[in-house]
Amino acid sequence: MSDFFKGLSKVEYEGPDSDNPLAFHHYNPDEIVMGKRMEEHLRFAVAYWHSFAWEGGDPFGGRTFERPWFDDGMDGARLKADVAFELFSLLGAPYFCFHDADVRPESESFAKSKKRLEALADIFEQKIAETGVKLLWGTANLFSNRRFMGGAATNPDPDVFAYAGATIKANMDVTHRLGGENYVLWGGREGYETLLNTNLGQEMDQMARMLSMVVDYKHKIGFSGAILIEPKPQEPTKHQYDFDSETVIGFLRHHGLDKDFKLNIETSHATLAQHTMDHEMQAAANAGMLGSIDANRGDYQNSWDTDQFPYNINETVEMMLVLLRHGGFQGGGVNFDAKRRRNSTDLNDTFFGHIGGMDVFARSLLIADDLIQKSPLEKMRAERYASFDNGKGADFEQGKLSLEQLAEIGNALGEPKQTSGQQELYENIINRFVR
Ligand code: XUL
Ligand code: CO
Repeated sequence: MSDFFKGLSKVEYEGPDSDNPLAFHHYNPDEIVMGKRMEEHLRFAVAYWHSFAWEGGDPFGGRTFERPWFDDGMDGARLKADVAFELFSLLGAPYFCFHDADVRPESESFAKSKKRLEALADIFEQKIAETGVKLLWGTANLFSNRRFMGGAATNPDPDVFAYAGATIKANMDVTHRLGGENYVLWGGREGYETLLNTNLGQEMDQMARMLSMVVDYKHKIGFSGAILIEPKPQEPTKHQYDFDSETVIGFLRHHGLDKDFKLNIETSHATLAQHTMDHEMQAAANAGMLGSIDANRGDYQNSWDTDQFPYNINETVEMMLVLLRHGGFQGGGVNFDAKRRRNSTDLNDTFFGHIGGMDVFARSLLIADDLIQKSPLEKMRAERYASFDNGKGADFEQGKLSLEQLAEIGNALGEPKQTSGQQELYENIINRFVR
């Protein structure tokens, strides 16, 4: 194990009253919530990309972070892996996740790049065995290299489609070998800028074709994890095909692929789609496709993907309410595909980001549990719909009424009585428990 974070010891739970900024105040892995350890509820994963590969650039300026592995080829990649596992262990994160491009430098040919990926997988295999840290998901970066500028699976050039397929296969193989629990597909360049040069129908068909190949291959190699699609409405392309949860669900159902996929839903992407994250999660849960979450929040005032560490307690409480109501993760987890700000240049900043993110989720889990067990919230919501449980309401719900029969009832009723939605009361209950 490397000693990059000199002087830092393992981050421990010290409780809400501790003033140690390098301790957990709410995340107590062994605490039992609804019969399960907190660690097993939240299944935190550190993302390689933003924590180790991102250099701090933005459209107006380049690298701000100094890391000894930058620009250092495969030696750098090996050092980066050492340091990454040091951080996972110091944080006590049970999982990590990565794109191929995060872990190995690209080489001059596909075959050489793949060899490099496999060499890193050898290292990971050993480190997983040594530390017990597991792989939540693996994925391919099909968006950074210029070959993918016109799309990967949706590229008008079949050679690029094939290159994308080869890249996905290599990453599925490595994910499978490492015992990865899921495989993620974020269609970074699967979208378009203008219909003037784009055959939308053709591109959507190509995407469906690639997804069904992925499913066939998953079954062929016996990968038992979920394949996760990550919706995002725009950025990098103007019109991303996987716009939001409902769009992805509809697309998958249309192509008969809904049984083989779940969703990896990201808070920042929900914001970009002008939804809330709990809406996106609920839509997926309703379809039986609530897979995993990318925890990073967006910015509510601007319209690009800021990938910030989660911080807004009310937002995460609403997320945890949806998660607990649906029985928790079935194989997914919470990954921090989040970057500290580019002027957060101290080594400790990476810790502060993760500690804060893990704490806000842990606190939200406890609050959501209390809201479900001890507040009137669930009962109030159920009562709002209670008249569908019997009489004509139940007949309607069970499909026993035709439109004519419904009209007869409606005609006889006159003006329905007004019933308050009580939003303010619901909000007050949430805030009474957010403490
Ligand atoms: C991009 C993004 C990705 C996906 C995996 O916005 O969120 O990191 O999570 O490719
Ligand atoms: Co993401």
